[in-house]
Amino acid sequence: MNGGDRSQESGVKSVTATVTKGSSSLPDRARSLLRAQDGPLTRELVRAPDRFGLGQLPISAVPDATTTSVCGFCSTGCGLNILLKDHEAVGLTAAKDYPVNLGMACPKGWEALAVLDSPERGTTPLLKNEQGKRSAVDWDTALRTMTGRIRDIQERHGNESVAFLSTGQIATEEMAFLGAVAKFGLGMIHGDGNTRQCMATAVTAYKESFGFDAPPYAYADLEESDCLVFVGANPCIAHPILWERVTRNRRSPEIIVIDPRRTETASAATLHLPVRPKGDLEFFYALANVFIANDWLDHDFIAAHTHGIEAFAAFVKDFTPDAVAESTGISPEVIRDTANRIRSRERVSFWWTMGVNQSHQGTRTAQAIINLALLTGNIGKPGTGANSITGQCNAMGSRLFSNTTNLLGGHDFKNAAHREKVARSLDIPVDRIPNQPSLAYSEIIEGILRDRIKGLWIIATNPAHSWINQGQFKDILGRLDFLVVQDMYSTTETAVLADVYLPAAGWGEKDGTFINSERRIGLLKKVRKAPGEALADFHIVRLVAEYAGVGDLFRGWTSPEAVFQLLKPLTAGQPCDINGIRDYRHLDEAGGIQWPYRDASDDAVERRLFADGRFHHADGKARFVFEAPRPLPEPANQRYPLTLLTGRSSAATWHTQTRTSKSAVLRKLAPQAAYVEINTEDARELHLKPSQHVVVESQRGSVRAKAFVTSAIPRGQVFMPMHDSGTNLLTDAVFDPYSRQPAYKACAVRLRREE
Ligand SMILES: Nc1nc2c(c(=O)[nH]1)N[C@H]1C(S)=C(S)[C@@H](COP(=O)(O)OP(=O)(O)OC[C@H]3O[C@@H](n4cnc5c(=O)[nH]c(N)nc54)[C@H](O)[C@@H]3O)O[C@H]1N2
Ligand SMILES: Nc1nc2c(c(=O)[nH]1)N[C@H]1C(S)=C(S)[C@@H](COP(=O)(O)OP(=O)(O)OC[C@H]3O[C@@H](n4cnc5c(=O)[nH]c(N)nc54)[C@H](O)[C@@H]3O)O[C@H]1N2
Ligand code: SF4
Ligand SMILES: [Mo]
Repeated sequence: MNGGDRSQESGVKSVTATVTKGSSSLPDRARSLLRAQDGPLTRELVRAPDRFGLGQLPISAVPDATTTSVCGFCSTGCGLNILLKDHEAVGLTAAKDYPVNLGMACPKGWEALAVLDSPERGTTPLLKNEQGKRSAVDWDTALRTMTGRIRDIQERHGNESVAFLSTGQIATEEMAFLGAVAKFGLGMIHGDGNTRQCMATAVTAYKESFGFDAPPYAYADLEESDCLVFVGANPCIAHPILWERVTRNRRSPEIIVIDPRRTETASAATLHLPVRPKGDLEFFYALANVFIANDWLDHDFIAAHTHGIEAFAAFVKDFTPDAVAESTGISPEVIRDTANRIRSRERVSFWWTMGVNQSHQGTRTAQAIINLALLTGNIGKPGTGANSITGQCNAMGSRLFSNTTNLLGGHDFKNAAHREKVARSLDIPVDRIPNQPSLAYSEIIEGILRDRIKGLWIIATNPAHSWINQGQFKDILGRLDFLVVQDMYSTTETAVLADVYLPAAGWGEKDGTFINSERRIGLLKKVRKAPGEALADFHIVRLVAEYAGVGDLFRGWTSPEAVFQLLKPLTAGQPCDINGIRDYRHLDEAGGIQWPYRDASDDAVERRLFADGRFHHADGKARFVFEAPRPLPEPANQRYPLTLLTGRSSAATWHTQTRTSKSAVLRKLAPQAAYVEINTEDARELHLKPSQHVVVESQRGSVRAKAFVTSAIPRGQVFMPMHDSGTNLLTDAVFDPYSRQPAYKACAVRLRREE
């Protein structure tokens, strides 16, 4: 089977113009250097998946029917055709007619079914005894134990002494049910999700700037832009199909990539700006300075649709290109040249991801990007926007419907009218709705340390690998009286720590919806039976409610689709209004539907926000938000002279690898050993040879890795994939003060040859 339609030939200029002083511009060499192994580039993987063993059907499996589903890994939200035999999935192809991916998929999508078959799947609940040994128990015992212990802790220490950690990786209906049962049913006050590690900064930035968490774009903007600016984003690896959409752009776009490392994406850009880690804020203030000094502004847009230009203009006066050259690592000429390239193009779009969000000053950096879009009127029109790309398949669902930071449907726990509305709509007594927002993830963890949180229920996230500063985190987790972990696999770093482990069905084994980066709600379907006694998260939550004696509150929550219908009226009057969507079938037939969607007769396939220039603040105007930059919390120093960056390293590897490590094909496509990228000159000084084993140390821990010597990372910096569990032994638990998102991408380390 092949991969369906390949994207058309590139309309993108392929010259790599790395303009920073001192770095070489050898595109071919760079192409080979930036790869962590001698494997294929992502674009080769996407364009000829069959060559790499992706999408192969077992010979015995002759499908007798097909159905559709959206992919359950990244937030791109590709449509897949699932091939069925006797109602069970036997293979899949990338959907040609789905508006997101147009017949393409990346390796993870092709292998989405393969990762479901593994001896590491949980097939029964497990209970840990006092000696720490886990043994299989039936659901009745597991649920009795779980709800009994939770009730017991709550009786002794108060309702808020038990918290939950949700996720952006389960269906919207499941996370809404989880958040509702935990808070309205079990009386928990605190619950957060792994979206804190990922999207909190974008959420906070949008709320303050636009008045609502509203990424404004449609993927079509990638094709309709004249100039695309990617900031701290590596879509070639992390959102390969979005990158394919960029290559379909027929407008010869300028592509500017701002990333300290010369990534696969940076190599394909027309301009790569290797900014100093966290220098982006000053860089964007300097761009604003140049735009204002030259009066390259959209005065009509600014006057009609924004608030605060005078104060912002006065603020950026000092951020001249000369003043920031040192802190950004970008020369004044290059800053001016970048400004000129941006202003000479009519449709400019800005795209940012974790290089921005995971920073001690992430919120203000995201807003500095938003400010530039506002100054130039690049919003609400085709090919424009200040666009945060989400990460997990349902990060957007989690932002609106997890009932953690926001009350269901993007509401505010502190707002009495909102609580009334939700209570009435769901027929739940209003006094069951907390009148305060949850503690943030980091505060929940701190709460354990301070004896405030005694019990924790973790669903579909693996923080014993992914949370920052693991040494400290594991110590804190060990202080809990009671830990429940609900995961597809019983072997994750977090699952093995649990007092009670609950085996969950995964993608492909249950129904529901995900919301992708462009706000498109897509349908996922049950096409396989879950192994053993594993249950969909939806059913587990329902059982927890029954065993806790609060099932009556949720009588209407009978199925994912029933919950979807319950959530719809909650969105009335909200920017994310979805009352025009009739049902699941409507979603399926339409190829997914983007919010807002108020009117069922609206048949536009794609929609972007703010075409009318009206933002979500009461006065309809967007805000310029800014603040003086703050120093790096842990700059490189004499003892730890290198700055460690972390992130994604391969299109075939997902996060903590619980899923992608289960596919033999994916394992072959990604480096298996832990490695650290180090600059050629730094390696020479340390007398390191390529592939030599080294020890990377920070103040918090040390790990072994192979040296990957490359000029694609600047001197003084090293990079390690987040996929290896050692990486977060090194990272430092610092957070953006507004979003409370962890700053995973800069701490001080040193490196030595292994003795
Ligand atoms: N294959 C694969 N795809 C994924 C995922 C995965 O695990 N594997 N995860 C998904 C998720 S949840 C997310 S959130 C996204 C993340 O997607 P991305 O954010 O694109 O991925 P990262 O590699 O974390 O970070 C992007 C880049 O930020 C750069 N960076 C670090 N510090 C700075 C800085 O100070 N300034 C600038 N400008 N850049 C900096 C890094 O060098 C890196 O290349 O990917 C999603 N897609
Ligand atoms: N150093 C460093 N650390 C990072 C990052 C970084 O860039 N650098 N990035 C951060 C980011 S952006 C993110 S999003 C996080 C991701 O961190 P995690 O959320 O911890 O990563 P995953 O491996 O995706 O964990 C998801 C878990 O849910 C399970 N699962 C999958 N589907 C289901 C389901 O349907 N039901 C249930 N019950 N379980 C399921 C999987 O088996 C897996 O154990 O990592 C963060 N950590
Ligand atoms: S790009 Fe993302 S959504 Fe599309 S197939 Fe790959 S992992 Fe799935
Ligand atoms: Mo993420």
